Amino acid sequence: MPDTRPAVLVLSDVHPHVAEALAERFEVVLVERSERLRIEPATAERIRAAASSGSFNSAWMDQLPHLQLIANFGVGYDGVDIAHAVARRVIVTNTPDVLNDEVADTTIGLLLNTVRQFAKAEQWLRAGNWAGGPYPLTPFSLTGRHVGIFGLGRIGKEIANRLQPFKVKISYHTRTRHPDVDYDYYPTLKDMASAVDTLIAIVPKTAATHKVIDAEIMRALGPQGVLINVGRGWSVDEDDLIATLGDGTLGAAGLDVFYDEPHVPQVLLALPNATLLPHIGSSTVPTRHAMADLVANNIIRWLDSGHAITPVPETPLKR
Ligand code: NAP
Ligand code: 8YV
Repeated sequence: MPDTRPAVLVLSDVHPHVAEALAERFEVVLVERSERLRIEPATAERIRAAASSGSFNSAWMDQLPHLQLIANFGVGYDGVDIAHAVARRVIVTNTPDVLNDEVADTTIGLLLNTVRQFAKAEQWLRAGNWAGGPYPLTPFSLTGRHVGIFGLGRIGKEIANRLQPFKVKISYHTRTRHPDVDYDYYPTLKDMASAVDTLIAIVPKTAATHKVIDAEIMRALGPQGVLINVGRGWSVDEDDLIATLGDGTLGAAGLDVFYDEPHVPQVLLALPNATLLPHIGSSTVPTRHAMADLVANNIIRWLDSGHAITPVPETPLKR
């Protein structure tokens, strides 16, 4: 007997819990990523919603004539062709809030690791060096730092909350002042970079954030300066970063995100003052499960009631 339930497309690289949670109620169509989705036109006709992680392009949307909603696995939805979704009146949802704590914890870990070199010190110990004398003193400390947070949204605020017990001074830059916090506000990134010695970036990938952390910002942070990026690699000029870390104009950097993931420039890998993580901000079993739940629940709620739980601001549409 043919399956008459609404069909949901699930890209095969999405967390497996999404397909499990949907399978009881809907026909799940699991498809590999490829230039064109390998999917029968008759099946494509039946698809009402899609779950995706990362990119979802206009050609795929156009292969699915009755697509109503794309549920993105991740709070950043820069991989979805949002203009095309708006034009097609397709709702896009993301996974805000459920990962705030995890990403903020990762950020603090990355910051401490960048200034105190814990990963390197452990490698040094494991390599049997300790008997030959103590590990060299680290040039930097977190004590007494002035931290500027670039992006004080859901995750940025959790980072600030976690920084308070470290007794560092906290400032922030966003496009608009946030009256609910009393950290010093800087209307420009340049002014904030000149005032602080540590910059934490947690902004989305948009036209306005492309390579905004460039040599000028790195020079403003200075030789004692530390840059931490947990937002998107898109926001940092990696050539400028390699140059300023290389000549000591910038003290150190800790990165969880890169311009062309998963490709990390060889020169960056070789720099001793760079601490590098493979985009693991939210990568724990419980947090990824919570993200998967929210992806599935957005689809279920939409197909049941015509309301999405967490639509992105560009598509606050209802059925
Ligand atoms: P959010 O709540 O929307 O916060 C974004 C913040 O960035 C807001 O404070 C916003 O303030 C500010 N902002 C946006 N554009 C700006 C600009 N041009 N100049 C200055 N400030 C700007 O988002 P979120 O949930 O905190 O997530 C932020 C980003 O983190 C995501 O989009 C994603 O790219 C990244 N992320 C990375 C990981 C990871 O694993 N490394 C995990 C989760 C998220 P105003 O609107 O007032 O300017
Ligand atoms: C995930 C992220 O690594 O939520 C985001 O925007 O960058 C991370 O939580 C990613 O989205 C899932 O692949």
